[in-house]
Amino acid sequence: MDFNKEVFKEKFKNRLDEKYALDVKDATPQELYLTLSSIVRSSYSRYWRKTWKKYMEDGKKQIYYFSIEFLPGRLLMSNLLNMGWLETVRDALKDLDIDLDEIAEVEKDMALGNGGLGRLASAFMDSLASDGLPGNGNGIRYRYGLFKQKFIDGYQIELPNEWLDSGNPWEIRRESKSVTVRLGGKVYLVDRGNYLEPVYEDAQLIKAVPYDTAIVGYKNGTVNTMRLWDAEIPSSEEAKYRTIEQRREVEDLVSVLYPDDSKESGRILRLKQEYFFVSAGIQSIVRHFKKYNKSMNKIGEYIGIHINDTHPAMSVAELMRILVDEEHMSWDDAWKQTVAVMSYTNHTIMAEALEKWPVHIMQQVQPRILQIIQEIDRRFVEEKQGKYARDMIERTRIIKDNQVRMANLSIIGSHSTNGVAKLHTELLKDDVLHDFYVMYPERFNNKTNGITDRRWLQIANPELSKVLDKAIGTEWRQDPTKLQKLLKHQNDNKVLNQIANAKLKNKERLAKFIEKETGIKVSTDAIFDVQIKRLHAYKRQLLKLMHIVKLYLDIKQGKVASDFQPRVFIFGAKAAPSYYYAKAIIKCINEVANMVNNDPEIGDKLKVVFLEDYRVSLAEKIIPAANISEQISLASKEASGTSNMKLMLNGALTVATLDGANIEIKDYVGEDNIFIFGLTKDEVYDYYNNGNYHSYDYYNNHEEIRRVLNAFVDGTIPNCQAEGQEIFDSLTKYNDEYFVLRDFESYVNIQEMVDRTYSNKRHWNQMSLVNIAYGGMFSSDDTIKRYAEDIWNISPLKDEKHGTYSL
Ligand code: 6GP
Repeated sequence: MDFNKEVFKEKFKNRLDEKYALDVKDATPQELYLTLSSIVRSSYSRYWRKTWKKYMEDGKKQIYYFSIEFLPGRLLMSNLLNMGWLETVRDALKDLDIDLDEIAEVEKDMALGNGGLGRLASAFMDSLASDGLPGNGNGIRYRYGLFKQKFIDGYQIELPNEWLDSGNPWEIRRESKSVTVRLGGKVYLVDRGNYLEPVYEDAQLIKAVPYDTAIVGYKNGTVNTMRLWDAEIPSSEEAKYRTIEQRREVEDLVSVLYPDDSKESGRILRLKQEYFFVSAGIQSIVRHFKKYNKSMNKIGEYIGIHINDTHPAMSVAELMRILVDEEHMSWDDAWKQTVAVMSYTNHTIMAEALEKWPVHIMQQVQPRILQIIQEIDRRFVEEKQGKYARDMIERTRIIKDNQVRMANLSIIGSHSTNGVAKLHTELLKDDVLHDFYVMYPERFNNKTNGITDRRWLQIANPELSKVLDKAIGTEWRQDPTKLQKLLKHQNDNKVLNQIANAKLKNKERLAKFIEKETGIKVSTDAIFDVQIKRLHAYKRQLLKLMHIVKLYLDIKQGKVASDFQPRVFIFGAKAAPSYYYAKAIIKCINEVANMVNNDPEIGDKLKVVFLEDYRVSLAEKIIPAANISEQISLASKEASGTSNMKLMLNGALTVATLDGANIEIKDYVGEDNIFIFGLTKDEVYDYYNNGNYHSYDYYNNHEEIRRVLNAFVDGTIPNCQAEGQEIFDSLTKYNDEYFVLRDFESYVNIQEMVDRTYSNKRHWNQMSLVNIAYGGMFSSDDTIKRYAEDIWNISPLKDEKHGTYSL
């Protein structure tokens, strides 16, 4: 039936009755949520089926985005928006006395990722579908997502995130598409004349069961698939699992998302996870490809596999294994196809995140994969001999000092390597991966990250969206670059005021939320100054904290500047559970917050709010209310950043170092519409090359720095002696790895400039408008089009007519 408000209301009441035998007034928000999601799902399922059939019929090349993390957040609102149902459903439910926003709050975030890399993977899923492109996700269905963060006495406590507890209405378990993954054991090669057959002994067999989630494109009828794998005991193997411990081992394989994106621990389990989802994914892809009835020598024309950072790097060896061992292709033919199929994105230059695996662990996890990697390595060295200097070959080969270097495997085994912002890609080419760039210049390319404006503007910020519709029409909803039309209104007081009003409403909404969550009352007159991202030393939350302490001491000592503006500092950040330094910073932020928020002399001048459990759905509440976006990593360290893009799109002004995508933001909005400070990448590298940074001198010679740092150790900030000392020592004794002291003065100066600018509201609103206007330049729909054209060579289905989803 056609979709309209009245028909929907009937459908809703009937479905609620069928499912729960309840009237609307007797149903809980949970029951209402599950009813609504079931209607949504049954309306897109037909398109889901049609989409993949169409890809098959048209012989479309399909791309599979392999990622150990996905961070979709909540799906209800984005499905409603993308189906074109959002406003009608909101209205219809209102008639039934139901508040859509309230029932949307019931949905638990799907938080199967740590941070930027996982969120980008989900933005790309949304954009692939919205661009009508044949692209699917492949990952792990973690029983517990990223831990739930609580603060107790200011310390981060990690609780299990039981996101599946009340059921997940979006997934479909596809038992019939299960595959078997082999782990561990031993392998022998038996000569069968024209090929070598691997014979396995004592391997553990795991049944990989896919759970599929539909990814609904924006108003285009395309519905793609994100496939996440669960691990089970195959029925044929039941007898081998006699004890609870043995059975638990299988469950454990997919139970937790490896919660540490900075350090390695629990190593073997992590590597097993990596092989598990890679092998399951590639087996199911090859099985699907066989339905195309094409030669395996053409698989590269029909299939692309994207290696999202190095975690899925074993894809290279797994595809080789299947092509050589199971399809009996020659090594050279198989290699040609593998390189054609694979492509790779690097997401960080932080050395500790470039995975290396000891050979003996790889041997233990999958001995055949190790053999294949050794053979790839041997052939690589052989081929490069004579062409490149020996030390260069040693630096680039895959296995070195008994370690398997996953980035090397990814680059050698694929046809494309990309960085995620211009500066990042330049750093890869010039420095981190320079040798590879010399060998394979044609493989390197940049793809600056993007965000989905649907979630971050249309859904998260309806207030601003309405203002935009009125000012420039609704085209921007389809094509966010059209937000530039706003530039015509830079001197239009009406539009400027409307934008400011929308911001105020969003600040009021967030202020209420903050009070409910933390008991802290904040004034919406203050600047809402936001830093939301993983807690990591290189991101320099500490610089922000030092600035807060400085302002606190200034006020206490009666030294407030005449144009000082009240501020509410808002943090959201999780620290990896074993990253003690990051946890010390969390503790200190919480103690500073306590000190500042409860001091009557400070009152509304400063408030510090550290919201617990930063996640996608919390970001949706914070971002629309932000006035300032803190993007203050040490230049060269943040590959791109994406919260910088979300915040500018919502009219926040950026305080930034020239790092990652901040540079591209600056290039769009112009120097006058962003607050740039701090060392540049070249200056940082000069320090590295000359070894002439002495942080202690900064402490010693700068009274301001001394005053602030002493507060961490002299009892001024209460209840964090040990943590304060650790931070103090890292910045003075251990030479301040991320140049916090070096950039402090420049940071304070730019913040004073922020205050001066804020005192001229009209000018501030104009700057805000310019940021919104260029925010649309970072749409992940555009980013993904560039991946599609330059890396994957995939194209959308021919324009199909699509009305709205019927009921
Ligand atoms: C992050 C980068 O730190 C961030 O700058 C970037 O925007 C994001 O990836 C998306 O590209 N990296 C990770 O999350 C990570 O785990 C191994 O890298």
